[in-house]
Amino acid sequence: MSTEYDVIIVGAGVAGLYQIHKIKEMGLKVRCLEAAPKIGGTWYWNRYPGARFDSESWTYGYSFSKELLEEWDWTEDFSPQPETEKYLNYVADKFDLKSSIDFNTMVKSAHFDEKESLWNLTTEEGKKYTCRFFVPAVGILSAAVMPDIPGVETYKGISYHTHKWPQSEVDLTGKRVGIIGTGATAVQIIPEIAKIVGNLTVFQRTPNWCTPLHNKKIPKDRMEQIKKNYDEILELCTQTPGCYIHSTDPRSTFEVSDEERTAFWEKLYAEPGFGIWQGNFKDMLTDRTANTMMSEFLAEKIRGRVNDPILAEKLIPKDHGFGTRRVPQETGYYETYNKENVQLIDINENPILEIIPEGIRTKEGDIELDIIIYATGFDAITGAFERIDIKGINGKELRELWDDGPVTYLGVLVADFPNMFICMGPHSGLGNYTRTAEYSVEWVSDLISHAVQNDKRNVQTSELAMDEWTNHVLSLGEGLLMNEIGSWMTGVNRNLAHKRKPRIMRYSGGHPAYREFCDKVKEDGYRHIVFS
Ligand code: NA7
Repeated sequence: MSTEYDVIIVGAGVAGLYQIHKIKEMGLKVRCLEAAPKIGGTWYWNRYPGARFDSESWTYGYSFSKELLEEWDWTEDFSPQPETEKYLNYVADKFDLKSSIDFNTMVKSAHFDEKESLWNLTTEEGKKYTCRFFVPAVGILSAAVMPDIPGVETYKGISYHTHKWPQSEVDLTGKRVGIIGTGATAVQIIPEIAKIVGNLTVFQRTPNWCTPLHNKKIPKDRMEQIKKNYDEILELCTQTPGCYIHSTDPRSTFEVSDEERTAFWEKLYAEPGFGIWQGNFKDMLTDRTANTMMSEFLAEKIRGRVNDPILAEKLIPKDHGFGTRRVPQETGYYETYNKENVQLIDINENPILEIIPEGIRTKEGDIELDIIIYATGFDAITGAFERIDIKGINGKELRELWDDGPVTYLGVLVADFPNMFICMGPHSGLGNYTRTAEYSVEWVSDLISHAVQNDKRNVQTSELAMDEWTNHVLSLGEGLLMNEIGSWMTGVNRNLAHKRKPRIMRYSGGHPAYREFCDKVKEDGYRHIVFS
């Protein structure tokens, strides 16, 4: 089979799948290369107990096909991983996407051939592919990171990173389990497995501000109602900054009375999903005093839910305010610490010294474990791009170019990397993933279509355009409290050998503004993009 294609997409997750569909519709020769044996990306890999959406299911499905919207029934407001994986397989089968994918295919390098204006890709196995247009849709949370604790390889029990949870059933019943990490992933898995394990030890370095998910089943009649309202729901998602159903409250924290403020926060705390983060007062994430007040409101909630006051204090973040890191959504997380079989070790007080064959050695003693779960996160946003050796004109390396922080034009193009169109990477409008990915896929598809229709072989941007856009992204991020804190959203994972300070990685002007900008670029005949 020929390995020459018009378009090669890397990654068959939410974005990559739709990208295949769009390119197929254009009648171009397309191949998607996927490291996993199956489709789904995030929703294939992260199959740990408790994995589920934090966005409302009925806002997360693809909107490009009315028929698909009509056909699919979500069964919970925040769909669990197995259902989401099933959904993505349903989509892939319905639109015959799997026949365009090479599975178990990890791309090792992508090098641009200037003479031919083609990309040459090589896989880990040494297979070679050539394409005109190279679309990395590798995901923002797909390069998992193991902790830099000595002795990880010496452990004799079973261990998993949550991102690489096995396909087969893992029997945790009655086991002594340790989990390292307390990010959004750990906050989902901890309450779930605490119900069945013999003993659970949570190793916490930084507590996060977690808020209730309030998930519910969706009865058939409500799903029918949702289907009737899809136009309004999807329209609403186009208007909000993160493409969720929640939009920032137009009031500021101190323009309301104390009673009104508390009542508003109580209401948000009792409502499902990200409303408390995305729909809070407009100054919540910029005004330090407002942010501290909200954090104190949540600290009281934690104190009210955890029986042991000393433990409660350990679970309250002290080094960052509410919403400045990604807010984990929880179901009974705090109450889990009231169970007798659950212990929290604050590793700031009692550090992990090493992993030993029997378990984890801390300063205060050894903890024997049958299973260790690493919920230690990702080299986020740029990590999956940088794990591929991507070289543009004159052998310029993307990794090196992005070393001090990503530089892009619209989050899609990079100067000196012609014909490479990033689908959902740094500097793009991130948020409710499918909503934002659909836009990016469509924008990239239109760009490819424009090049093909005009018989152009080479599409590139300039350093000037890239600098302008990057500076725009950086300036939008100024004053946001979240950019002061290390977290995956600012590209920090403290395990990486390459220690980084928090960086502005995301376009923070809101998705409507991002779309408006990108639409205008297109309307203006692709301003700052040269077709030759
Ligand atoms: P996160 O949010 O990056 O969380 C990783 C967690 O692991 C976090 O609590 C880290 O503590 C902890 N961690 C990492 N390395 C260590 C070591 N060496 N020792 C102790 N603790 C460690 O990743 P998640 O998978 O939870 O979530 C990622 C996103 O995926 C999530 O927000 C959703 O959008 C989906 P730290 O905070 O660095 O002190």
